Amino acid sequence: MQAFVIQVPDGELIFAERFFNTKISDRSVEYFQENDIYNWQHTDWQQLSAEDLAQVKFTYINWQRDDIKMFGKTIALPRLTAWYGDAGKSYTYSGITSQPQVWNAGLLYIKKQIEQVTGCAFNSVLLNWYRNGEDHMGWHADDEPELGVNPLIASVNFGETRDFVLRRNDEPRQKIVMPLQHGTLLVMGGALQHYWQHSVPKRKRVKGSRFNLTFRAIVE
Ligand SMILES: O=C(O)CCC(=O)C(=O)O
Repeated sequence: MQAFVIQVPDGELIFAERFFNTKISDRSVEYFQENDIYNWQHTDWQQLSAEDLAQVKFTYINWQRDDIKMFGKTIALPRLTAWYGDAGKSYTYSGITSQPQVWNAGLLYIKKQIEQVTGCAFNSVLLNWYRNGEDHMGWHADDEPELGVNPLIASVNFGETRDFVLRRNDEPRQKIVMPLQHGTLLVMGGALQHYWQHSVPKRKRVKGSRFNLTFRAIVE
């Protein structure tokens, strides 16, 4: 496995493109979608209504379709999410407070692999399921107080390649675009979250699912 340290002003990124091999990465994509109703390979998840989705019992991951309030309107978050972690490690993002669900074997396996290389003990993970290129994540920093001052965040990626875009708060037109592919690990550290924002923009040509897991250490 090759990893590159990318020094950016006021932050650090570590990028390991094929951190997880194809077998593990393919199995993860399947694991995240296994359920009691739909064939994961032939389902257009974006087309399922909120009601239909609520009927699906996923075998391993309890995916949520959360609503957020924006400009007084309630809108569905443009992706599915799930929050897993140690008991009591609740987390608030986009105005949503989530209580962690109990770890399962697949998530613990992934966690162990990234803990071995980062030397960091993670106690929670946010999972994002981008059902196709319409699903996205807007500009933000992972700077919630519960993550501590300079959090180390390990981002694991499976499925379709999507662009992960960084911009500096004081120079927003200059961007760094990093395509994150099947099996890639990206670690964000240092003061990055204070000086940079990140996003996952829409990519209409992307037809399939991408799963992103950001492992975090919630401090007391
Ligand atoms: O999907 C990604 O690569 C980014 C996820 C992210 O920004 C987050 O979970 O805060």
